[in-house]
Amino acid sequence: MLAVFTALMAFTGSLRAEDGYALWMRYAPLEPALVAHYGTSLGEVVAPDQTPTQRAARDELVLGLTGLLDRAPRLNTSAVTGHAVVLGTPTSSALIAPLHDEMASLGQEGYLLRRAHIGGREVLLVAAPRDIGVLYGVFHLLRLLQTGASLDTLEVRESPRLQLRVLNHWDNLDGHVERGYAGRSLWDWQTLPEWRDPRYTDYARANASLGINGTVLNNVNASAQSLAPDYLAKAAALADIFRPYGIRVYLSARFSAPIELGGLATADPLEPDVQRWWRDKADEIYAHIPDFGGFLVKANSEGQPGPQDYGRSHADGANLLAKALAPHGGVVMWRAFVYAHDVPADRATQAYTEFAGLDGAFLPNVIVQVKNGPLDFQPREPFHPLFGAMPHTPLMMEVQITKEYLGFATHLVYLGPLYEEVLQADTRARGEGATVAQFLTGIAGVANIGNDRTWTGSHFDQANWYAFGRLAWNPQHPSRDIAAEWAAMTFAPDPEVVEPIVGMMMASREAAVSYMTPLGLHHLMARGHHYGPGPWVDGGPRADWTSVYYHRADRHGIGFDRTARGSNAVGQYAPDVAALYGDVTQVPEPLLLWFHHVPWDHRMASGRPLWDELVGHYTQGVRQVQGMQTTWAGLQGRVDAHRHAQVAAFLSIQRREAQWWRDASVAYFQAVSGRPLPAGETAPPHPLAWYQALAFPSAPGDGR
Ligand code: GCW
Repeated sequence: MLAVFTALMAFTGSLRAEDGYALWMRYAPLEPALVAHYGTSLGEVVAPDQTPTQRAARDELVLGLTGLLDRAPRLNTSAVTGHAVVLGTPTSSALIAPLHDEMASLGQEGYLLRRAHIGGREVLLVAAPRDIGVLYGVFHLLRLLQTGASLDTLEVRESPRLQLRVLNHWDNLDGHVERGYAGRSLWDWQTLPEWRDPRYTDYARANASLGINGTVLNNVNASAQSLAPDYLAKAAALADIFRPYGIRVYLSARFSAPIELGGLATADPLEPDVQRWWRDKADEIYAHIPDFGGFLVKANSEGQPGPQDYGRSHADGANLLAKALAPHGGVVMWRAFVYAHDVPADRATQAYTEFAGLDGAFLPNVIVQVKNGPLDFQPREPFHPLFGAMPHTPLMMEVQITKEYLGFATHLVYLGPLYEEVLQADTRARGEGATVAQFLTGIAGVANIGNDRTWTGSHFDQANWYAFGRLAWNPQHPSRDIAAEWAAMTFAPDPEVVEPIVGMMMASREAAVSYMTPLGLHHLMARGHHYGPGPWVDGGPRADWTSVYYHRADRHGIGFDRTARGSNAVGQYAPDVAALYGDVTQVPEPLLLWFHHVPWDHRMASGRPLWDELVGHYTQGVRQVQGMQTTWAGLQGRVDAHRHAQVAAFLSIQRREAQWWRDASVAYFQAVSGRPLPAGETAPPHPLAWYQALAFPSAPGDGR
């Protein structure tokens, strides 16, 4: 949402060389017309300074105004002497106290921004029931300035829709980040707790700017060591740094920790010794971190220990930890990403099979954390059938911000539309319209953050962190608007910069779907590291870790039959949705091969046979990446040279890899189907065997 003033602006401000470290908080000098406009009303900051959060809010505002307006504002703690921005809560500021009653409905984290008069002076209020709301309000105000919005009729009331807005770091204690493409872990466990890298504070600022209020520090494939006393002291140091920014620390808990750390013979949740161990551990953690958020748990999934090892249920396991945390106010985020050891008919059905029947069996401080789709963060999946199916259980949705299946950090793929698609998906639960977002207590994003200078491994991946945070605050926020404000803040609030960038971003996810897994195909990447195409992947320890299991292509057709004739995964959705997805004539084409096995000459809405359309999608995806390259080239001179060059280089990688995906996939499916290439399509430059022989033993981010 760029406002009126942007049109007035010539472009100069952001041509300083930039390395991306500042994220969307660059506070680069605004154009003179804007400085003149804002300058008159923002010359002074009146802010209390009694608590760390109050000081964080004041300092951020001063930093922002100084950068944007190229002049430091006057600073007062309580007296208004000019056109000021007045910060505070009813308790921290006598100037804000009169707003006490009307702010009650804002809740613990809400805020308001408003123009007012104090002592005959025009002021701008950033007011909230609690300090943290003031900090959030300051970031809102700075966002308005950075995007060139008008402040003339300012009246903003904001509160977050979701209670828990949490990053999940899949960071190992040795610094390796599972599925991380942005360098090593940000947490330097070796130098903590003594060395408090200033970068930790910048991490907290970035999250607070979005309203993210929790972070899980360690990988869900957890080491019990994270709960050992020395690591708790390190986590406590991070918690101290994050606390003023409203961010609680959580830890992934290894279910077998009572054995590994406590020396017990069992981790059986019904064993009194085990229960005592977790109670003591919780007490110990809270002695270090009084506002500890709680545990995230991956249990009985992909080899992780869990309650089923003792014949107990997921509810038994979650409740064990929930009881230990409850006296301290902590929660358990128990993941529903499970699939059984003995490979069943359809892996996509398993979370529902194991969890739906447990609805109501969890203690109130358990939240079941469900991935956005039933499989595993694919470029496109239908929404997870558990949304809407567990009305008596608080749910969180887990999305990946890191792009394990979407081209790592080098492909420009803006995930806002993916998140939006699932948040807005209609579950038709109880026969009524009810979006996925309506069932959520919280949202978790698997972080794409590492120690790379850009934080996220590329400039455009910053947008995915940003979009996650903005949608966590308000799941109704259109992803296009989010892209526009991010682009304005990250590059320049100039429509000639923002519009082309938003165009690239908004089309990018569909482009990736097209060149990787069009029309509902899924899980076709190379084995293990998931880098590049591998539709031929077969054999190995489990069928559901292969590609052929998912695409089921043969001479006659392609696709996974999940209708009642097949695995009946459709039966896990509400009847209206099941009817839609289960009917090959009605299923949305982007999900066709997810739910149906169809012949190669299945007629598509376009009138073309499926085979032609499939190849067409692959080619179209590559073409779209070329289009992004052209658009980006047109921004040369409007984006600083350093960032422009890196994005351009990454787009060439993407272009090359999109072509590779297309050629390898077409070569493979052609070999399987025995079909000639549709007219006008170019043959892959290499035989199938060439693509199959490519090996990348050092691809980044592997699981271990
Ligand atoms: O996406 C898959 C990843 C694993 C990951 C697992 C999970 C943390 O390939 O690396 O493990 O999902 O979500 O638990």
